Amino acid sequence: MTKLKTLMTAAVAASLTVTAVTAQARDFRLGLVTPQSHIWSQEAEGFAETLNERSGGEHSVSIFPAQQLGNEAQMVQQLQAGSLDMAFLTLAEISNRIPDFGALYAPFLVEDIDHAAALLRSEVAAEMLEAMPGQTGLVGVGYGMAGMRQILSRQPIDSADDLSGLKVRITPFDPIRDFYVAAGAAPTPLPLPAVYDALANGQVDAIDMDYDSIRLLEFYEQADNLVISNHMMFPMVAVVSGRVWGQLDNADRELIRGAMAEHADNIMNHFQEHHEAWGEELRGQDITVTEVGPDFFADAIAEWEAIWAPKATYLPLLREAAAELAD
Ligand code: 3HB
Repeated sequence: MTKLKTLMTAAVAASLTVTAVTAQARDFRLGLVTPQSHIWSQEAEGFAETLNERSGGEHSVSIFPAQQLGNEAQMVQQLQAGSLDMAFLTLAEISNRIPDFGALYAPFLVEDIDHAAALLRSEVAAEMLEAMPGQTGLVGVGYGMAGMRQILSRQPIDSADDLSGLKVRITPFDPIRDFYVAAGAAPTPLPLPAVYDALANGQVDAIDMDYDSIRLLEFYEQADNLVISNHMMFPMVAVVSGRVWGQLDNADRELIRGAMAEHADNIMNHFQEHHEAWGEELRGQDITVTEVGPDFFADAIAEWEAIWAPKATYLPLLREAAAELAD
């Protein structure tokens, strides 16, 4: 063996030893779109602590809130490539890729926040996650949520006619776009971090949003008419990159799955616990509040159904589960 070859062999051997020693300990990166103060980000921090503790200090997780690593479409690509390890995502990007997930956004699928949480904790919802690795390269370990959707607008909305031509900010995904198009509005897709400025500078007339973010991000400062409609639930999914998952041993997978699912579920509890109080808090602001039900949206719900029923095959199963849970 030449001297160079000997040196190289030694170097390779040394690097293998280092890899072997450090193969187990990892610093994972978890991305999300919500600001630091949002409960998703808080529970992501909580998950990082739990994983660190339960792995005896071996694993750590760095949290990247507020779209620091890119929007959800970009994060999904990074997760697919394995350059991002984990994320807490809205189901928006997932439903753009797996239309079955659009079923979770059926207008008025659930009656209230507790019903939404029960459905997301159901076997049918869990079964839907099984399609994710094969169809997206992401492993879905559990659901959270961001409550129910409401409409906050600059001008009063008294009837469905007032939605006509209205530029309504939506989270960028197809099921919600189709709902607002059916309602006669002009949906404008914008990620959460862009919403405040878009409302302030008049780029949009109204926003589709949940109670928590309306109060936390003070959107009511820029638009003081709130339509409480609870027209859709807004699931969150905790995911791990399939590529990264493939590098983990079973013990680590179970550790991560357990801790992540627990903290995602904490988010659900948090929304259930606070939903009513947040409604009261918003009613207490100097804003005009209108409460509406499905009738308000007239034919938009049937139109949505006509588009999504053929695409989202889980819709009947979810409705069945929702009916059972409502009893
Ligand atoms: C959104 O409106 O796009 C959104 C809201 C949340 C969390 C994530 C996204 O409360």
